[in-house]
Amino acid sequence: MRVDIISIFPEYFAPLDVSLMGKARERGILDIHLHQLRDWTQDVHKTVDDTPYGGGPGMVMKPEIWGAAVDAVIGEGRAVSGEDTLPRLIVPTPSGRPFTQEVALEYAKEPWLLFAPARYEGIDSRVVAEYGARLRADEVSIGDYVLAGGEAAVLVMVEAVGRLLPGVLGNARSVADDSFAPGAMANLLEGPVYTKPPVWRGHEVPEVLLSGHHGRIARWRRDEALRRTLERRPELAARFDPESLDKHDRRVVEEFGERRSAAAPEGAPGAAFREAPEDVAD
Ligand code: JD8
Repeated sequence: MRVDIISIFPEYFAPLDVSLMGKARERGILDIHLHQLRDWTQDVHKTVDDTPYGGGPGMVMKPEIWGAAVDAVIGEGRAVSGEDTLPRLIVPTPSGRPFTQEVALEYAKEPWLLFAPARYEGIDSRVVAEYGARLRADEVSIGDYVLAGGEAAVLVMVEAVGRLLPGVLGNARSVADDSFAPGAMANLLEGPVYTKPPVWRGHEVPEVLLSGHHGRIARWRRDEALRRTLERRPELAARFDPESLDKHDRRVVEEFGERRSAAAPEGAPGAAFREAPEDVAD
C-alpha cells in the first residue's frame, strides 16, 4: 500500500519509522511518503493560512497551497505506479465521520491513501469539494475530543490500517481476534490479561488461567469480555447480535442486569440498560 502524507510538520511522523510500521516499511508492505506543504508556497514567508471569511477566531489554511500540493503528489504517485490510479483522500477533522475498525478494514483494501492533516482552524472547505468530484475524499474524526491538528489522527489511522495489511502482524495474533472486528462477537471489548508471576504484590492470577483447561479458560475470558463491555460500553453491548449470544452469554448479560438493577435505584444512570436482558434473551 502506498501512503502519502502532506503536512507542515512532516517530522511529526517519525514514529512511523519504528516498531510494527517501521518493519512493514522495511518489508515493502507499506510505502510511506512524507511531504512538506510549505514546499508548494510561492511567497518568501511560505504562508499557508489566512483570515477566515465571515470573521471569527483563528486562521484557515489556503486552498491554493493544498490544491498545488495534492495535484503534485497525485502526479508523483501516478508517475511511480505508472497507472492512472487515484488515491483515497483522507482529511482528519473533529467534524468528520467516526473512524472505526470497520473503516480501518475498508481502508486496508485500498492501494493508495493520501492523508491531508491540517492545522489552525482547518482547510478551506472547497478543497474537499474540489477533490470529492474527482476521487473518494473522506473527512473523518478519530474521536469526540479536540486535537490541535490532524497529524496525531493520521498516526492513529496509519497504524490501525497498517497492522491489518497481510504480513504485518506476526502469526502471534490475527486481526480476526481484534475487538470490534466484524464477526461472531463484534463490539466485544478485550478482557483482562495476565502473565508470570502467579502472585504479584499479593494479587493472584485467576485460578482458571492456571488450570490448563482450555474450555473453561475460553469460557472465563468470554464472560470477562462480556462483563467489561456491559460495564464500560453499554452502547456497544446494546448492539450485541442476539443470534451470536449462546445460553451462557445470555445468563451473563441477565446477571449483569440484575446486579445493575440491584445496585442502581429506579431512574439511575444505566437503569435504561436494565431492560436489555429481556430483549436480548428472545
Ligand atoms: C484536524 C485543525 C484543530 C479543530 C479549532 C482546535 C480528528 N478527533 C479529532 N479531534 N480533533 C481533530 C482535528 C483537529 C484539528 C485538525 C483534526 C486541524 N485542528 C482545530 C477545529 C477547532 N482547532 C480530530 N481527526
